[in-house]
Amino acid sequence: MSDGRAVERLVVQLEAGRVSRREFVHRALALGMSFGSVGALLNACQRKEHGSRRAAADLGPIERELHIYNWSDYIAPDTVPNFEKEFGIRVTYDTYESNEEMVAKLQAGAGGYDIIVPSGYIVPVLVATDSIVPLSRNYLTNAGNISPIFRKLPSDPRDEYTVPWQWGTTGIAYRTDKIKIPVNSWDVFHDPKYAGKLTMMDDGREVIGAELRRRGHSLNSTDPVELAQAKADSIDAKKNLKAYISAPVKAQLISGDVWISQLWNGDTRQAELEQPSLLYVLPREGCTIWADAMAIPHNAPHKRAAHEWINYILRPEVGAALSEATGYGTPNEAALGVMKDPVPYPTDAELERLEYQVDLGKHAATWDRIWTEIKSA
Ligand code: SPD
Repeated sequence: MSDGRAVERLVVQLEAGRVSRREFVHRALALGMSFGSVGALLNACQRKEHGSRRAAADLGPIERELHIYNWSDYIAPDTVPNFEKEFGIRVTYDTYESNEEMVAKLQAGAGGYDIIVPSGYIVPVLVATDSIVPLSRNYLTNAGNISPIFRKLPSDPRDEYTVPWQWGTTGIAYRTDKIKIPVNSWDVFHDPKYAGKLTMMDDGREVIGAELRRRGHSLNSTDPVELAQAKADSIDAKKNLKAYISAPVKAQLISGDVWISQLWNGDTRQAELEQPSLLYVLPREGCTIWADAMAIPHNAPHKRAAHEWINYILRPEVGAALSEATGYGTPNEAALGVMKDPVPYPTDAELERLEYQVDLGKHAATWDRIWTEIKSA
């Protein structure tokens, strides 16, 4: 819990220009505020520290190293080796399982990462906290390959900070050989018949979001009554769950230890290659559609090489290989032309049931608290 009065004093100092945005972030986090709440306060204060919106820089010669931090199971086997060979750059590649895990590591000052791949709703917070830098578009000669659908997204309305990586949805994966009745609703996680064979993601935005949609609400709700109900519903479902687990659940779905999981479409497609009885469905109440994007952290040591990487990913054949391996949709329109079996963009009927996650602003702290309470219940 943060000390409200100390935070208020800090806000006054920020507004008066007595502390910089960077110092503000540092001290607010030390006072126990969550990363999302700090971003929301910075946005509300509307202060622009000199240099935080600086023009695209000349980044000098290409460095010989690149450190990438990306979601697990989210790249083709030859994407990194081909880049290393062509550019003579040694790549270090680390993975994470959630946006929160990635942000926590950045926040702890770890990494020295040059590329991160946040989901859209995290981007405004990373911008507000000066955690990522504007891209130098002059190095991104392949940016014309990005589909208009994925330009100027609400997460980065001027396409200043990010380049889209992949897009997908968060629905339900299940074993059709074990479950004979078609699964088409979030209700299935409340069915005691499947207790111990169910998992939901280790991700508060997704778990609470699913319960909100189940009751007919927005998965970005900030309404206290709706959130209280979603919390109670999540605790009700929890008694049937084997675990909160994200990408690594694929092994359990393949083996049959787990029958039904809240999961992403592409990870399900990867598991389906080994277990053809798996089926992915978008629940009738609706669910998340998301786009993850490449960004360069403020303290990235190899910014020029990072731009080279982004431009390489934007090549049609690289983008195509990436999506073919991950099972996710490509935001690269030119890649679509060279793919055998691209993930189709959702139909109009499906789009009506899909919702993008947005930055929750000052309500992020409430969501963080609710998720902590659900996990410890
Ligand atoms: N295995 C990679 C999955 C990437 C999912 N990112 C999107 C999360 C939206 N909550």
